[in-house]
Amino acid sequence: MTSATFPDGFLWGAATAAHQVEGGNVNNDHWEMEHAPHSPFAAPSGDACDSYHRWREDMDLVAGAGLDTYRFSLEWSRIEPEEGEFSRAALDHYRRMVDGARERGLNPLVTLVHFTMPRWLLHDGGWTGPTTGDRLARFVEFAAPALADAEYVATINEPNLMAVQPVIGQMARRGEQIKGLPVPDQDVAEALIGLHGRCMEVLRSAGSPPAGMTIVGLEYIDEGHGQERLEAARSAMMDQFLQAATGDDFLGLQIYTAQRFGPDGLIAPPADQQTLAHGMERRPQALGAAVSYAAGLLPDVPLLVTENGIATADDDDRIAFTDEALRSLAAAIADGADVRGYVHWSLLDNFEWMLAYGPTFGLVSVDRETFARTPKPSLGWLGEVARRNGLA
Ligand code: IFM
Repeated sequence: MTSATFPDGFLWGAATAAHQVEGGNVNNDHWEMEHAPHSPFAAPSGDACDSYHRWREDMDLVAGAGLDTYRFSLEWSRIEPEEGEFSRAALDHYRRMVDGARERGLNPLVTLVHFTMPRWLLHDGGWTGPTTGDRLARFVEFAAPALADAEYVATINEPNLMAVQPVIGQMARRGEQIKGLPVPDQDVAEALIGLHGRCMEVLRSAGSPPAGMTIVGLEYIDEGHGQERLEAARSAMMDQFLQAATGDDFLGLQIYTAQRFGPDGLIAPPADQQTLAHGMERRPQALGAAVSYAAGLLPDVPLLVTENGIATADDDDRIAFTDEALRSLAAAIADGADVRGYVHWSLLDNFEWMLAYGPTFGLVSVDRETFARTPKPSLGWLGEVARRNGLA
């Protein structure tokens, strides 16, 4: 195996998101969906990892391992619990997190919206509502001063996946087989791209740190006569979002897997491939492939890998997966992709949405009763990679 090195100043980090780790986010749409009759969630988020109180411990783990970047998100429903009623105390919590990261030598990468919205918005328009842009802009205006010392601000997490979710819901209701990610709902995609634009306007006028969105990136593979369907799917899932990122300060890419296409569209991963959470194919080299594709379409916008990882109970396999993924990333950079950092998903074994606490993406395990954190060998391994700024 050849060694792999990364550019000087390359950032190395780990990520979380508010609803997946904080616990007690009783006032957002997901809490409501988790508790609805016949909820598709395997279990409610509950106390999650209690990171609302234990964030210092979390950041100590990141810094102690030798990483230099921590990605976390704001929880809108805490900051604006009722429409137009803002909590300075809640915003101060996140301001303390930004300061706490800096005190530990960590670059804070803060996401404004990571999937969740306040309940009041769920019941009055949701992401596609006619006044959601104005409401989001007002929230961002309130929150922006607390993020002045962040290294990067991400607007909306995975808008392309958010636009796929309603399609998956419809397919599930019709009892259709879901073989991979279907094409996003175009109205939702356009609404979310518009919301990203509103966030960027407010952030820019607030003099924010570099800002951009984070999208799901995939490797697209033609299994034979699948090129036409592949291109249509990739255009809807990636190209339109890459175009929307033109002129942004950065684009975050979150890459886990590949999608395979034949003449009839998506085909399920080969049986001999291990499939991961959500039926994803284990495909570490998707990281380099998707980064190269994005860099080709968006050569003037710096890229950050804001998520990459694997849900596995076998931590040796997490290391093997990440090693191979990073080698493919180093090759993409050597080929000319302007990538400024790598942030692993996830710091903690946390709440994996509908799959609840089943899949474990973490570099650190969390006792579900005591919340005690136990670093896995992969955390130390990634810290070593960061210190070396490369792979041996
Ligand atoms: O847990 C999620 C995260 O919230 C968004 N990106 C993918 C991760 C793993 O499924």
